[in-house]
Amino acid sequence: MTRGTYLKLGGLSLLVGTVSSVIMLIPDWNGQAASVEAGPIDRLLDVMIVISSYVFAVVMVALFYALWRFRAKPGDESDGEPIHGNTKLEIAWTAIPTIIVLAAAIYSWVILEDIEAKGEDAMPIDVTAQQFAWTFDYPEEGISSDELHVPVDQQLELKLQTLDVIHSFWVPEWRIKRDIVRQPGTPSSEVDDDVVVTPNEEDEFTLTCTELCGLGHTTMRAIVVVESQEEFDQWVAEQKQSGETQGSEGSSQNDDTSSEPPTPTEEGSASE
Ligand SMILES: [Cu+2]
Repeated sequence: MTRGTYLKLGGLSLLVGTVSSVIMLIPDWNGQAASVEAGPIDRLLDVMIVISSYVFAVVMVALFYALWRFRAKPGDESDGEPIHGNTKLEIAWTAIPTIIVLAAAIYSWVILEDIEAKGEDAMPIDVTAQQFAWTFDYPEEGISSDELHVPVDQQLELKLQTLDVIHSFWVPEWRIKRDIVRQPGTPSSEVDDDVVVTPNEEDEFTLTCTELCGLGHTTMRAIVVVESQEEFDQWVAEQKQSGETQGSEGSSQNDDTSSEPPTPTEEGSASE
């Protein structure tokens, strides 16, 4: 292969990579972005899409060039040339992917450090997962709910824990997803299932469990409401009031139970 051929193939790879990047960046892959963390995460995804597009282009151009250029002529039954080893090529195809992967890893690390940075005034919320329901406890407000209400533009420190199997916390619009492995009482130093997120858009979302956790897995959802500080304070007041009238910590709330997942066995002693 001449130098000119290499240049042509290189140019073609650049072109295919650029076209493929542009096409792949058109769809809005992640949908609505409603947290401070969503920006950097989406940018990271875009960078990975572009890198992958150029790798894809190099592989495809080399493949189709080889198919076309080195095709056996009809009736050619002879063996191929006995080629063994090519040190330069082997060094190149080890070094280049290593550099690409390391660069991507370092960039991901930087983003992760950035989005996981916890501020002084993060609001702690204990999130408890169990087959097949979510419970949210607000230690500072002294309330408990099966809906996640949070004030907008407030950094949250979600302390995730599970009462049974592994579940996974995911609010797509926040881009935050974390498997819940920690059991109650396990210190954060042992299993870190604390997640930091700052919702920055008032809206209603759905929290979905994304770890297949049993028969009721698909029903394991919870309503997430991001609202103004005033609306949040009002909701907290309402929760406190209904908590007082109900007396003990209510297991399931007053809404209709038709769409509710099966009651977990923890409540075994509950009357029918
Ligand atoms: Cu689950």
